[in-house]
Amino acid sequence: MLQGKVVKASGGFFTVLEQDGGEYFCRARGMLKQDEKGLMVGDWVLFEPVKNSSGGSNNEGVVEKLLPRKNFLPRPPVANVDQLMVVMSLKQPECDWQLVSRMLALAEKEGLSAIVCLNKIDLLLKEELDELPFEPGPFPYKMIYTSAVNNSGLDDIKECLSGQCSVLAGPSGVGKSTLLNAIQPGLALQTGPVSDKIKRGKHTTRQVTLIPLETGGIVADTPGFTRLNFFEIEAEDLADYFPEFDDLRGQCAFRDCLHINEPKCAVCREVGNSINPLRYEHYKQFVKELNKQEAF
Ligand SMILES: Nc1nc2c(ncn2[C@@H]2O[C@H](COP(=O)(O)OP(=O)(O)O)[C@@H](O)[C@H]2O)c(=O)[nH]1
Ligand SMILES: [Mg+2]
Ligand SMILES: [Zn+2]
Repeated sequence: MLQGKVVKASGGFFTVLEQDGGEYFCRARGMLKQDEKGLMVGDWVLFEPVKNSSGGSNNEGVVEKLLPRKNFLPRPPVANVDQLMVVMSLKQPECDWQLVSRMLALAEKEGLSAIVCLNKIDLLLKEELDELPFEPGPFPYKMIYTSAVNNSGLDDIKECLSGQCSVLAGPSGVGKSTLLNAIQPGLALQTGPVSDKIKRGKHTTRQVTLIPLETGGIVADTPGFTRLNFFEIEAEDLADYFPEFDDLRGQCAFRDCLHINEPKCAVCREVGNSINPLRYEHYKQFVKELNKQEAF
């Protein structure tokens, strides 16, 4: 049997990249079908190549075994991920900062490191760039500023992605596929114009596919999404997914402080100092949302 990584899953078939670089088109044995617990892109598997009638190989196979997963992201479904790159455009479509915080909290929950890539800086004036809400001030994630139009920041993206299994996530139309095409000419991923009417991209990237990078590393271009629900997160655990709260742990007057409006709350005190006000706003909005969910 050979070992490989599922790089594409579609209609019950799986493209498996073998360690020496060969691609096999595989079916999956019995219960390894694609659903929440079944095979997904990013999985390491053992597979048996199938011989054709003349005893040769057509690069077809059958996946026999799923190897243990380090982790997986439910949406988009990708297994064994090292980091999440949240991609947003600063204009066309406008940046959804709350969605940035939401994706970052989900990355924390899954134990992934995360980076924020702000694209289409060519559409902003210098003054506008200086006034972004997550800057200046403390924001505990690496941010990179890019433009696929004037090629700025592309080396930063390459550096961040090299040697890692990364997932690019963000609404459609922000330029994820365009950026990947720009850092690796020849990829020819399909990109789509942003519809003028709704100022939001069409869903041109339908399936999740893992793309091996020339610089080493592998990356998933994902379909766009604008809504993302928290699940399996309790309101009282949310603070753990905001790394800028870490240093303040244990400093609130109440041990079970939710950092909303309790007296002598260390987090509330730091808003505007070591905690970015908009990040704190998002934290409060998420707590509200989670409390509502728990009520059902
Ligand atoms: N002005 C500008 N447009 C961009 C940039 N990057 C991508 N676009 C455009 O944004 C649209 C959506 O890009 P696409 O890569 O399909 O977005 P995706 O849905 O996130 O993969 C396309 O028309 C791109 O040409 C950029 O840096 N600046
Ligand atoms: Mg795309
Ligand atoms: Zn507190």
